[in-house]
Amino acid sequence: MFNVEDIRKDFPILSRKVNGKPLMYFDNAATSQTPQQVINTLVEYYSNYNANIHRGVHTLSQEATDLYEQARQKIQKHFNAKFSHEIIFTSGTTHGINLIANGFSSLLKKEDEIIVSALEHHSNIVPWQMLCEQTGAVLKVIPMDEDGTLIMSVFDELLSEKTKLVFVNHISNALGTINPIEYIIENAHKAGAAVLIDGAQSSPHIKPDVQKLDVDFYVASAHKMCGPTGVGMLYGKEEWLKKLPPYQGGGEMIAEVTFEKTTYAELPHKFEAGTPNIAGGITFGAAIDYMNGIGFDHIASYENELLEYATEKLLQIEGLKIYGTTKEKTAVISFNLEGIHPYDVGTILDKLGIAVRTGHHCAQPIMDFYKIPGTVRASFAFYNTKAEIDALIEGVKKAKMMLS
Ligand code: 7TS
Repeated sequence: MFNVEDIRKDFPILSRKVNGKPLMYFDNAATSQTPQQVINTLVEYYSNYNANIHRGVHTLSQEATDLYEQARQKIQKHFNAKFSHEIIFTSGTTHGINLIANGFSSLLKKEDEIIVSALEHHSNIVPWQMLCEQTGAVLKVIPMDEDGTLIMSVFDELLSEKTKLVFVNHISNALGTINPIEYIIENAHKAGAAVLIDGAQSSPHIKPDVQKLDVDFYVASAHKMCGPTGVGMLYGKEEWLKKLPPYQGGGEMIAEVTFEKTTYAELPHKFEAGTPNIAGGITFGAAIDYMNGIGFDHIASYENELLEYATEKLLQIEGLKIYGTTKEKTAVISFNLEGIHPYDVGTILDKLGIAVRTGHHCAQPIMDFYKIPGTVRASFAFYNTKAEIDALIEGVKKAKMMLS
């Protein structure tokens, strides 16, 4: 049974006050909040198991190694990867994308083509631009429509035998649009290109099946999934991970080192140089357990209810415009009040204890498309309530009155 009031009790931060008002947290697309069960795992690790992993025969090191590898298996199971060594721990989505971009620098040649979408976060644009500068490859962009959807007919035209890679986010962080990744993966593969899906915004709402999707790479961040900051995952098909060169050199990623030549460790260690975020990885596993305990079906249907409720109420405010209006979207609402800067709206909401994000959301091309400096973004999670949304609506009305 999904009971939001019970769920809220798991999140200590939700009972704190901000500016003298109860916190209402609508910045979940930036980072999600952390339940006590997940916090406990972190405390338990440092209280009882703290040791370096994959080295040392002593008990603590072995226990910590077991916990870390169990977390990898939880992630493998959750995303339905075939092998646990196809899961690489990263510091987050950005790290995962850069790891792949770096790997492809030795595989691409001049005039090869890379396709991204107009809906990308900067972390899925800049590494590819850097890769193009390095290799002479060319970046192509799937354009977007006014409602925030990608224009698939142009994607079809962009695909050719020159296309080597396609990178798209599953869900846009700025608008909430759910992209047709099944179609993109299938058709990119027909053209002979590999596909990386940025799951930073989808992994908190949808349980993806990387084998069913037949995706080559998938990246996500723990901190958007009720987990800690500074840790994330990269899934890569075994054949690809074997083919790509390591990202960083250092301890634990080697088989043998001499000054003449070094051979690399097997997967996944080849991509995990140095001491990783051990506590973070183990706690990421706990976050996945927590979210599965709530159930992704419950999460998706409840958040959708919040989205519909908030959209309807916000649209009743005169002069309010929502960006990203497709039906295929998650619980993210980007909006502006006519003639009012989003930053000013955000500042007034903050005084009322309401946390939203304002600005370009690291997606400047989307803001350029709409010819706006930014938006106010309210992004919901399964622990938000309709009563909080009512308070948000009152806050936006108040901001409008004060700023018009
Ligand atoms: N890709 C997408 C689609 C994102 O939304 C984000 C972060 C990233 C990549 C980068 O993730 P990181 O964990 O490596 O930082 N998005 C946001 C946001 O919307 N507001 O703050 C961070």
